[in-house]
Amino acid sequence: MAETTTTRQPGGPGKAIPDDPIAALLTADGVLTAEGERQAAISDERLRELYRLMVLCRRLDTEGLNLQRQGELGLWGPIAGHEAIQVAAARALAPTDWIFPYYRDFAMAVCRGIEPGLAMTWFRGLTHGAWSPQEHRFGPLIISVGTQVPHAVGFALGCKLDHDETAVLVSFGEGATSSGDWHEAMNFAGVFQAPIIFLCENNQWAISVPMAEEVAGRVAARAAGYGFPGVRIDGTDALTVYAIVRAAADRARRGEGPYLIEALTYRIGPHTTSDDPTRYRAEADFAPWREKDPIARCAAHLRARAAFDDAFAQATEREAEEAAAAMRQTLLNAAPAHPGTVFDLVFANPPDSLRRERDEFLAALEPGGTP
Ligand SMILES: Cc1ncc(C[n+]2csc(CCOP(=O)(O)OP(=O)(O)O)c2C)c(N)n1
Ligand SMILES: [Mg+2]
Repeated sequence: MAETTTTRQPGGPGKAIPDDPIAALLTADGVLTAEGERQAAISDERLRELYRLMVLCRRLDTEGLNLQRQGELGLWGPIAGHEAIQVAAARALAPTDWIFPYYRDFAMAVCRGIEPGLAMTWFRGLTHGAWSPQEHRFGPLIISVGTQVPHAVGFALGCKLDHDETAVLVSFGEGATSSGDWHEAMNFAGVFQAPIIFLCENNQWAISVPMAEEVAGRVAARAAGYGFPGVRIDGTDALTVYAIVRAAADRARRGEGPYLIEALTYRIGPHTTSDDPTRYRAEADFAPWREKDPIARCAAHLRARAAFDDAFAQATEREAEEAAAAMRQTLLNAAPAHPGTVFDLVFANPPDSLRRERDEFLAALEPGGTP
């Protein structure tokens, strides 16, 4: 039975958080119950799509690693272990909902229809942001840990004030939950009941720091301190992630406020290509997690529903191979963005001071211009 907490709502008397129907869909280990699966009514077709996207994104991730090792990318942050969280969360939202991602969310970008080769130009240092956030309803991949969280809450509050039925999802690692920005944003969201889903991709490492040395208590439990519910779910199970994110998004769109989802997984690879995890962790640490491979687990669900066969698996692999080759080609053919684009996409109506700065900068780029 969920705990009941009393909170003060803006302009109203103390109000108790009712028992949480989303938490009731989960086992103690954070896996969807049979009843939860029945209620979520995820079709075979939808589950096959999640499988297909996870296989695709894993192949693109491997290509990202290869490209960096071949000197074609400055940096790559692998997603291995995060496939179920990123794919199922992105697909559980309505296309009109917004996502504010962090640097590891390449698979979410792919799910939002951003061409993989263009998304990767960012890691090649060709662009500051290769897509229009408005067009894809997908913010830039943020490297400064935690800073996207207050942005997302502010945006979500704007949606609420506009009476716009939009849910906003913000993602981050468990390391980010130690940042001041994260706590301030959680509190603001709780006080003003912003329509936001906080999605923690808990891979149990913040570079070389293990979870026990970065997070006191449980991330999911922190939601209660800010007046809204939180659950810890099995982030290696696409079905669970899909059902819970969808329920939290429906709830946000109904005006029932924020929700925190801590999706537990494991960072199978290095933090980024600049890191050597053999210096701080042993193979034995993550061996058990290899058995919880998100793709194998999704295949097992599909097999149990008699919705998976060799022909489908092979066609999916072929599609992923072709997509990886196309991504490489697009990336290597991409030209650097014009330096002036650094001034774009920040303000809808740039202030005069910024316009002047941009004009001076562009003039300095002309032949004979003075820097
Ligand atoms: C404000 C800030 N401080 C420090 C860093 C350096 N840094 C980059 S990633 C990272 C760890 C983040 O771990 P977590 O939030 O768990 O995400 P993960 O990389 O595990 O997905 C740190 C400390 C940074 N990018 N930004
Ligand atoms: Mg982490």
